Amino acid sequence: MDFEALTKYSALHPKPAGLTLQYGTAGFRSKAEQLDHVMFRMGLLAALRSRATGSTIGVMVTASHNPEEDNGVKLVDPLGEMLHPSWEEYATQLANAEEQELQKTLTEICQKAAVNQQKDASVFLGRDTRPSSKKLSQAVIDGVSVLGGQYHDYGLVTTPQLHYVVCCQNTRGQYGKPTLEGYYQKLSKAFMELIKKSPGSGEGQRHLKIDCANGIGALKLSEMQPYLPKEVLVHIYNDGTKEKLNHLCGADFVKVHQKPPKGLDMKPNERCCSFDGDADRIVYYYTDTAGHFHLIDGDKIATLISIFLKELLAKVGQTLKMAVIQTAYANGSSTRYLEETLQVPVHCVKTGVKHLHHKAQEFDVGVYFEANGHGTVLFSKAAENTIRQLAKEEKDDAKREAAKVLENLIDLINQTVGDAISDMLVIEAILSLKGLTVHQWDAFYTDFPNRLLKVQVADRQVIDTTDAERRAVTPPGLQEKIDALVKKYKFSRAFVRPSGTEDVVRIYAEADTQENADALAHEVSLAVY
Ligand code: NG1
Ligand code: ZN
Repeated sequence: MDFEALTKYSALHPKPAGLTLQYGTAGFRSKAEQLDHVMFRMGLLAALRSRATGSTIGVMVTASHNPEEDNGVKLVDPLGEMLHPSWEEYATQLANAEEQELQKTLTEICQKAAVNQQKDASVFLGRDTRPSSKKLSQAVIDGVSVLGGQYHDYGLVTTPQLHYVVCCQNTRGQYGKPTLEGYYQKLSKAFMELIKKSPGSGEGQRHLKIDCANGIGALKLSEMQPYLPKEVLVHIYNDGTKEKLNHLCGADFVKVHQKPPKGLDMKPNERCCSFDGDADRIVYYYTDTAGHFHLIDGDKIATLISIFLKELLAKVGQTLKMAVIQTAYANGSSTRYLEETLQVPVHCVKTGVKHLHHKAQEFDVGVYFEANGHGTVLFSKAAENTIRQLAKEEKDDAKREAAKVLENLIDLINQTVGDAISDMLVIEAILSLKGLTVHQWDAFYTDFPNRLLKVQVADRQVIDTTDAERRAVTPPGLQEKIDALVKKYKFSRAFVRPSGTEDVVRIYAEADTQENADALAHEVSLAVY
């Protein structure tokens, strides 16, 4: 390591003394002006991680659904997954090392992680549309370069596109070409193959209104449009040319406020959806003829996909194990529908995509979605091989056709991470193939009334949880209080947990009526203080 160059470059990206940040569930997130040194150091870390794994590592500069003034950064591991937990710790140590400790911290990480300094380092970079992102990604480049690493800057991309190209690169093209063109071609080809078989095919156009949160999704969807078939008309709203990123719009706004985004005019029963600021989340919604707003969140998306997959798996007649992975925030009604009506096993894990992804890997087909619309489907290698073989060689026509549909789904789904563009195409294909309206989809089950609140406390870390974050073990007495409150209401449940992305404690409650869910959430919030 060239310590002289390191010291020189680090001085150009000085750490504000005393500032500490943590690599949380979504990497580092903060006000953009606090992040220059973090970006430089994540460039350093990405180069080390690349040397440690012998693979290309991704660095994405984004703060997703946070306000435009914020920014953030996360590292992408070789197969497009989230950064390994042991390296999250190194990331935190490196970001918080004071200037004079930087060399020592880097040396320690190299020792602990057995980094071979002689190896090549390769880093792929991407960024969202925030005004601060370009400069911050330049700081990442400085970090990679000072350690002698090579980089490829993809510039403006969605988070899932960066995960995709990293995975393609490290699997030597097996997953696809590591270019945006390769991504558009792979997805659009699979989508076209799928909708060819839909009953309504050739009967005019399908319309979908998309709120792009004034973010990167608008740019990338427009780029993809020429690749999509003429039958599908996507109408882009909130494209970022007039309003601020995530301001009163986007998937997070729609989910949290349970109301339509600004800037999208909805007619009754029209299918609409929202992406978040970096296009890795999606929620659908519509207003009925009485003017009521209906949200179709990640739980209902997982249900639609599970129904479709279950039917296909039954048709191909293989004993492939499928499961749905949720978090404690999944609406109880969705869990009940999946387990009891659909008879699909459901597993609940801790909040954060890495936990869902990890659990989903245990099955032949693992469907995972957070209620907020982040999710995807994972197929095991063995399941994928079986399906591809059946699609090619199976003699029974019905079985072979079902296998072909599954094969196209595998290609349409971005298995590296939740992807709004890919998920949207999957959903549109399923609705079209099954001839379902948005209203029929919504009617699968009715959400239990629920309320999500957040409160600020002196130290949120005093709350420690267990049982996939559904029960608090500390501070003493808190869980007993929550249990007593829950008992007061019918069909109720409630839990509290410290957020991994904001300095707040989140409270979630369900009950028989909206008034009761609100009251329960409020009472639990008082118990947290
Ligand atoms: P935290 O802040 O830990 O609750 C939030 C979301 C997660 C996940 C992460 C990463 C909720 C309740 N929590 O986590 O689901 O998406 O952000 O973006 O939506
Ligand atoms: Zn996001």
